[in-house]
Amino acid sequence: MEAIRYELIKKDERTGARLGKLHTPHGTIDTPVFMPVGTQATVKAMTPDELKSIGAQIILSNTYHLYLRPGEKLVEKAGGLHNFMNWDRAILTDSGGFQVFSLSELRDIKEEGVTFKSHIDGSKHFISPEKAIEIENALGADIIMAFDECPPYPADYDYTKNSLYRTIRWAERCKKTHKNTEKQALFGIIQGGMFKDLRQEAVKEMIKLDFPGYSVGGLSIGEPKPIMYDVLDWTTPLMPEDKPRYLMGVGSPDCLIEGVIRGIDMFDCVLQTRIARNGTVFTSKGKLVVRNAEYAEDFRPLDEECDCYTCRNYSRAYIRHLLKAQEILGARLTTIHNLRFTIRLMEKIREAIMQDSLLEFRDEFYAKFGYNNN
Ligand code: PRF
Ligand code: ZN
Repeated sequence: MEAIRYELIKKDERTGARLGKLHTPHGTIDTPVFMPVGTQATVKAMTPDELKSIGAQIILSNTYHLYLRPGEKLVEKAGGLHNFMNWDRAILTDSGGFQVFSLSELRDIKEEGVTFKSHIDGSKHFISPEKAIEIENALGADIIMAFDECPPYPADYDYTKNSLYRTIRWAERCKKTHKNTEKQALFGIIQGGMFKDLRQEAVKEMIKLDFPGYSVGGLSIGEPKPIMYDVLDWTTPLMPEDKPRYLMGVGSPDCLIEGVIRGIDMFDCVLQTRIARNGTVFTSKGKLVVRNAEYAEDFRPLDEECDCYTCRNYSRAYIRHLLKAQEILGARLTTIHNLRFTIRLMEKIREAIMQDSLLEFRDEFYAKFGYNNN
């Protein structure tokens, strides 16, 4: 038995959107879903109880960071990542493929694997597809990702093609290494840059390897949004209908809506938590920089339509004061709000799919929030 099972509940008749349930060893997830990012075994500024209270169903964590610190062996000794961080709902770990390329210095990519220097202390390390799976097995997340290469943007056709075929060979090696398939589901990652034929080739080859789920990688890396939407239009229609589809590292409000319309079921993004700590929040009327002077005497909540703990109890003026005074509570309150805003957006999207009104929901959302406003 595979660790996870995707249950397709409903297909939208006018778009590619799907309503589903993803059954995991740590509970059932309603999809489409947004996964808050807990890079270092913590969603920054949030306790697990708080995450549950805002409706988080699954979180993402990072192999690259946990391997470097505190080390996967220590997490394993603690009884795995769920135990270590006291989170009993589902977890997905990224493989480190992307983080090695975006964070570490001096990386050297070979067929065997990647040598790189730690962004923490400069120490030298080597991660191969086999090593990445060993680490992910030790961490024990419900869903683990294959080790891939995400080529930079822009990258030329030949580089992207060679990289893609290596990523496919790496996926095969990941699959061979991964043994406890009934506890952890290994997802394949579709690369291929911004080239239609390479994306199509990537899907075809990944499907042959028969993973329990697939992700679309290599997007939201600096390309214009219309290009990302084109790549999704070429890719998702070829993906199996009975498996979950995950768009990696994408999660601004407009991309969530556009991704769902193109048939994506799972998203993750650091944007919500990162901008929250800098004093920027999402509201139903668009982004708001609560640090700004104009909110010094504004005693309204961050978003009048929001049901979160922050909006039910605190004013823009108070939160601005906390942020200016560098009080920890400021970042906690904005993070709670931004995550709840996003999770509630997904709840509304699921509701709209159920009611056959997703396109109307999209138009209404953009009319208030603004399009491309993030
Ligand atoms: N590969 C992996 N993780 C990722 C990405 C990818 O391409 C991206 C790209 N948006 C984010 N996270 N393994
Ligand atoms: Zn709120």
